[in-house]
Amino acid sequence: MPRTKGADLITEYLIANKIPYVFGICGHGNVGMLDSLHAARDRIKMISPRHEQVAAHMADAYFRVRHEPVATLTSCGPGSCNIVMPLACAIADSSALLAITANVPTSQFNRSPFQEINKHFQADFPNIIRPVVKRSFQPTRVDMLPLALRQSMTTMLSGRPGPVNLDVPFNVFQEADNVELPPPSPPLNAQRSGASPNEISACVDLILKAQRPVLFVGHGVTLSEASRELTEFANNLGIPVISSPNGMGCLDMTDPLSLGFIGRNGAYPANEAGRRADLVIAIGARFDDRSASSWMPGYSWNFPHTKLIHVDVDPSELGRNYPPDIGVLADARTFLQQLLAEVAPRNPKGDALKAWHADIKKWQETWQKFTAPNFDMHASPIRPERIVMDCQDVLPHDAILCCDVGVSHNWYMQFWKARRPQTMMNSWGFSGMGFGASGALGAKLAAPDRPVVAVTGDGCFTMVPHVLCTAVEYNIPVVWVIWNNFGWVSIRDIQLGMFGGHELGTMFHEGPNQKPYNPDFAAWARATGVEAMTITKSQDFKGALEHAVKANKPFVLDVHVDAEVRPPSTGAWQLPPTPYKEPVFGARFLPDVAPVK
Ligand SMILES: Cc1ncc(C[n+]2csc(CCOP(=O)(O)OP(=O)(O)O)c2C)c(N)n1
Ligand SMILES: [Mg+2]
Repeated sequence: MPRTKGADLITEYLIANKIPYVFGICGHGNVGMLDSLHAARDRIKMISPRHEQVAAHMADAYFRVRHEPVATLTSCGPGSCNIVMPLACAIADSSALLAITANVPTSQFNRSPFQEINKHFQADFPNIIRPVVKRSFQPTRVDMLPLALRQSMTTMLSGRPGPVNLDVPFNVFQEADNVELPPPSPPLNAQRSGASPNEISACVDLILKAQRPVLFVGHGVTLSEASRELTEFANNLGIPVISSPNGMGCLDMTDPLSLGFIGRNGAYPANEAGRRADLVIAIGARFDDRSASSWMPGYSWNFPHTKLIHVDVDPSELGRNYPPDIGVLADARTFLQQLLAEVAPRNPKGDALKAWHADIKKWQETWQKFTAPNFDMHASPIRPERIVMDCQDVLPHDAILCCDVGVSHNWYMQFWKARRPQTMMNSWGFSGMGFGASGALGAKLAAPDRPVVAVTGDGCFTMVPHVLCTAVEYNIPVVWVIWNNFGWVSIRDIQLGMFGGHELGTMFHEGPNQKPYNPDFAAWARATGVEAMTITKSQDFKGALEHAVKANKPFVLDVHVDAEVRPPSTGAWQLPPTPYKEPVFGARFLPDVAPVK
């Protein structure tokens, strides 16, 4: 057996698993790994952004676009502590990345060497990171690496994907042992689980009996790459589809059966259909508070009056919030294929859902009539709708939109029409500011031939402005649209709405005269070598975006958006004990809708 250095074994295993990039930041703890990556630089590329948070968001977005993972590399102590937040984003949204962290030499464990965390246990970084990864491995000898590497990769990609941590002490990078490269691990979706025949026939019985069925699809459908099966199933049976943000585009959202997102910031037809449905078939979707109007019955959903078929690969999601009538532990694509096979010989009647379709059409027309006028308006500062619409007009169907957190995201969740899966990136479960602005770099590396646009708030962008340096250093042509409303406006609005109109710490002001303040983002961008424009009139946005996308280089558009125009709420969101607001658009559930027998 050849004697191999630990760092070389790691590098070779990444390469054997077709990992093309390591996104990482140096530190004394990981220089041994850097040396190995240097030797293999023709086969695996190191990209070094200016903050570990960015590295992990990049890896997260890369996976969401390609469904293939990359690795991050951070040093011991503070560098690795900086990836806790983006790992939380990744695990909350079932996104995979291999977070290689360095630790102190094993011979110094528990002596408090530089940057060791050891209050309760030696070299205790795995305990810091534990809640935000599927598993943390800490091989303390080179002969432990083959198993740890194989198990890390397999854990990350099997079942419900998620980030995994490989914590490597300094000496384990350096030392050599007689070790063999383990076999590569299976890629995402290599193993798929299905429902039992009884479950499938019981599901189809319920589905064919339903008069008002809806499908609710989430990231599980995207991850399972079940877009074709979903589209076929929805169209064959005429079942409308509600999407969570990370499920958007699995059914082309211009399809009349696509109802959009549900919840406070959802589309009105989705909330109407959700709360009036007699059967919900939820696939790879969680009923989180924001997509379930904080579980208050009658706003977005109306369980237990409505029957529920809930399908997920993760048993902990089945029945978390609503006990299903049929809970199915299965992969989304396999389940849909099984449904299609079971439905075909039963020959369902084509017009069985005529009345339901008529209701849905009515809600879609009402919503269209209510919202359309604002999309046509020009204004300064710019109305939010205009930006969403112009992005939709300018960007091709395969462009990748990286949403950040805040008001802008609310508008995109409500009105963006994703045409394909894996084109709309959302930090949904954890909502980490900076995900969109940073993730765009990873998304572009994952899809170099497609336009990538980050829509990021002024607050989000100022958390990670150094993404521009990375774009220049590695020539990553991303367009950042900074949704500039001079404050943390999504939070300001909660503050104003719930606390008697007071504002503190939620808007950006300059000095004692309280003038709205922000840096000149365009000048800031130019200082980093990135082209930029400031846009204050809505007439100028579309052309500027076209220009920026066509330029095919890093580009910043600083867009001044009206902070006083709020997305219409069509569901509710509650933060107990503060009172919630009734939806501005949409009726509460009417008790006249009979439960299914
Ligand atoms: C890292 C992080 N810090 C704080 C928050 C809480 N938070 C959510 S939205 C928001 C404001 C976002 O501001 P901006 O990017 O300007 O977007 P806006 O709401 O103004 O459109 C804050 C502070 C968060 N989600 N993530
Ligand atoms: Mg803002």
